[in-house]
Amino acid sequence: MLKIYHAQGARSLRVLWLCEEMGVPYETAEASFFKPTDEFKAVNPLRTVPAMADGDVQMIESVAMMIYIMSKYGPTDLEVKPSEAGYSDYLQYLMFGEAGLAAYGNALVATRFMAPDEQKQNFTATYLKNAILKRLEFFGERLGGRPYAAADRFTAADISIAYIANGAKYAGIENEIPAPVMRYIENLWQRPAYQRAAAVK
Ligand SMILES: N[C@@H](CCC(=O)N[C@@H](CS)C(=O)NCC(=O)O)C(=O)O
Repeated sequence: MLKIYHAQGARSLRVLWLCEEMGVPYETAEASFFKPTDEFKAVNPLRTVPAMADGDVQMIESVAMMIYIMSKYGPTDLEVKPSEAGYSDYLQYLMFGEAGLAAYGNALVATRFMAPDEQKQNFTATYLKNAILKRLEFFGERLGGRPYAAADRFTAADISIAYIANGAKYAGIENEIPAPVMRYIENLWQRPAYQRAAAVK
C-alpha cells in the first residue's frame, strides 16, 4: 500500500486528495521538518513534506507523486491525455501549481518565521510575495470564470494549483489571493474527496 509521509496543511494534501478522488488506498506516516522521525529521514533526507513510499519506490516531489499514482493506479479522468483538447493547459497548470506558485512560498514562509525582525520585510520577501500574487492574477485571467484549469473538467492540475490557498496561510498572504482565484479554489474545496483529505491529521 502507498505510504504517504504527511503533515496537515502541507503539500501532502495534494497526494491525499488525489488518492481520495481515485479511491486508491493509502496509509499516512508522520512527517515533520523540525522533528523528523528516523523513518521519515530515511525516505527523505531533505525532510521536506511530503515523501512517499510504494514498495521499493521512494519519492519526494508532490506533483511527481501525483503523476506516478495516476499512471500506476489509473486510468483516471484526473489526467488529460495528449489526444484531448486541453492537454497543454493540463501539463502547464499541473506544473505551475508548484513551480510557478508554491515553490516561491518556501523562502517567504522561512523569512516570516525564522528571519531576524529587521529582515522580515526585506527585498526578497517582497519580491516573492509579488511573484506569487502576479502569477495568481495571471491564472485568474486565464481561468476567465471557468471552474477548472484545463479540459473543462476537474483534473490533477486543479489539485496542484489549489494547494496555494493552504500554503498562503503560512506565508501570511491568504487574504491577498485574487477574488476570482479564491472563488475557484473554494468551489474545489466543496469536493468530498478534498474534505476527507483535509481532515487527515
Ligand atoms: N517541491 C516539493 C516541495 C516540498 C516542500 O517544500 N514542502 C514544504 C512543506 S509543504 C517543506 O517541507 N518546507 C520545509 C522547507 O522549506 O525546507 C514538493 O512539491 O513536494
